[in-house]
Amino acid sequence: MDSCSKCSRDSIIFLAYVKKHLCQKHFIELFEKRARKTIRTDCPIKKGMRVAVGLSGGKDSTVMLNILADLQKDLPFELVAVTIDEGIKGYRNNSLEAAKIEAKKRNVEHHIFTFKAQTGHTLDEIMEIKKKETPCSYCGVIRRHTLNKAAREVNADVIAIGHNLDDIAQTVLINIMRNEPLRLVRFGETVVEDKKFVPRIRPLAHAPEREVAVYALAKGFTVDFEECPYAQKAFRMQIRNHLNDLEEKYPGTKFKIANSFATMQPLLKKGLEDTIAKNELKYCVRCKDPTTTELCMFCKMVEGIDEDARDIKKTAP
Ligand code: Q46
Ligand code: ZN
Ligand code: ZN
Repeated sequence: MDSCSKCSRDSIIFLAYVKKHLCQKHFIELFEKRARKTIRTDCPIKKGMRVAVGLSGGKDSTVMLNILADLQKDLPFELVAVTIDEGIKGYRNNSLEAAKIEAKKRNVEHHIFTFKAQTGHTLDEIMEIKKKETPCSYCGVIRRHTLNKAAREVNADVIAIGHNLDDIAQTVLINIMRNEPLRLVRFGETVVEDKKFVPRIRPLAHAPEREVAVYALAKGFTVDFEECPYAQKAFRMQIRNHLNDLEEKYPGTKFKIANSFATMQPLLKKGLEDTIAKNELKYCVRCKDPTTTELCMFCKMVEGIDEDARDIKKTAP
């Protein structure tokens, strides 16, 4: 076994992008130092704030919850965990249990919000109605709406999202491939100038997914490592696989994508000023959420699901 590049202990991980082997102690130190730096520079958590953690029970959000809970020793702020239950049989129940255990362990108030309560349907039921559609496109919109609503209901000042470096590099590529420059401009923005949007922070934005998993194991957190059964159908999964291949051949690729996006984003914003002004935020006529169209994506989706559900009922024998 290789030994740590900083001491004589056995290495538990090789970081190819810096060509370093690290033992458990030095890896944990590096991981926590980097997360704290991200929080200090990109995440505006101030004394007395109420921070909602989007806690799924998976590795990313569990690690984020623990990093933020540790930070409370140095900075007095409140933490509240919010779990969104999409209603995915055989998957969400296990992660929900893991989320409950970790929230309890850290003494963090925990609230659960369901797709069923928001839309009248679980995600499984929606996919029964919308058989030809991609689950993740429905899930993403409904989850975003529900999480924003949940954060307002628990009086949070900010929502902490467990996006890791891989998620960020994937999203950048997906938006480029789909020619969505406006999404790119808004992606990762911490503060949106609207009181109905609870600002979002991403404490793990500089942590590669693989390292989040190793950290969760090294710390012995209760985590559900199971993947969502719908994940394989997502376009994101193909991008994820390609990026992992590239990272293996050219270590540091994910960091480079995220860093060049950070450099390009302000330029893109400047270049698209007119388009951004034309797409100014207004309020959805139905749910009052901020949106650029009359009816927000969430309300449009729910309307479409309900219409199809009624048609199915009518034609049923
Ligand atoms: S939960 Fe939902 Fe993910 Fe499952 S349906 Fe897709 S978006 S993969 S993070
Ligand atoms: Zn070491
Ligand atoms: Zn709406």
